[in-house]
Amino acid sequence: MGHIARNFFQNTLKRIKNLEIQGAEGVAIHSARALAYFVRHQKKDLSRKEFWHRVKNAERKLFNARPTEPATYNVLKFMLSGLSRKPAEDVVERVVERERIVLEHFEETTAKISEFGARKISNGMVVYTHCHSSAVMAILKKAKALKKKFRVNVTETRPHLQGRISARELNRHKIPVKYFIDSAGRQALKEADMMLIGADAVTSTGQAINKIGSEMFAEIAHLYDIPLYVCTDSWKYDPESVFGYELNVEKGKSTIFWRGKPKNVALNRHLFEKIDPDLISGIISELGIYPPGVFAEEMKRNYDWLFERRKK
Ligand code: RUB
Repeated sequence: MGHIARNFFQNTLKRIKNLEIQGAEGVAIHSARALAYFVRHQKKDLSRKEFWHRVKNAERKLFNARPTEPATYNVLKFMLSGLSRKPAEDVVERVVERERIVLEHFEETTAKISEFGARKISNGMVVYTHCHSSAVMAILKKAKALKKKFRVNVTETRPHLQGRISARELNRHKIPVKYFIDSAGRQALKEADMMLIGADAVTSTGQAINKIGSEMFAEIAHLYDIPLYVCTDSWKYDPESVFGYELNVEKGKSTIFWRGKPKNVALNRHLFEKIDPDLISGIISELGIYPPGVFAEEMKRNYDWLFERRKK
């Protein structure tokens, strides 16, 4: 593999690991591009065994960069499945074709999600969000493009402060935004008419997994009768969640939480948490707006088919 290709692949890995590339969809899209690039730049004279050894290794590295992202898992699986018996040049052609399909998929679904979501926003509303989700941002920008007048309350999202990414992005798009530290989350919600968050995963029981704080704020929203919509591409559906997603929820390095912490002080390092379906009014995906149980049923029914159909 050439120097530039290796750099692009390694750079993408590094940028995913250090959160320069963040958000489930962003990680999935960049993983697809990095894998296609890697496959395209393999030496032509490799044996099939060596070729697949390298490709599988690249796939594993990408997946392990953020091992709790089902969208990335689904995308990587989609890009390589059914190809292991094919000669390398066919594999390259198919993977490049599938990369295009993946990119188009996310472009089309983002457009649909933003259209469905923007319908929920009306003039004078205050929308609350936590962290930074490209799906939520797309909805808010679409509502702005439709000339709706609303404000967004956003919480900072310690320890990585993705709330600031959201606040800056909204500000750039001239959407009024108010920033709250996490411990002022109840105040942010009390002023709000609706809560919109993204998801890293939706499980087969209709639970959503998202950034730490999401469940706490969902519970507060529930207390005040504020509807919560989880905004997500259907490729974040995680059919294996029932077999242990809980055990695998991402944890951060201790220094992100407290540099210089006394050794004997224990530390909770959770970065994500689940949101129970009974706290969620609806899941906004490219399929429409469904209650979580219905969304999970739809996905269960369509999951294999969804991937088979796109593989053709
Ligand atoms: C981002 C986060 C987002 C989801 C959905 O966390 O929790 O809400 O990933 O994002 P991190 P999107 O910054 O740790 O990746 O809608 O962009 O897929």
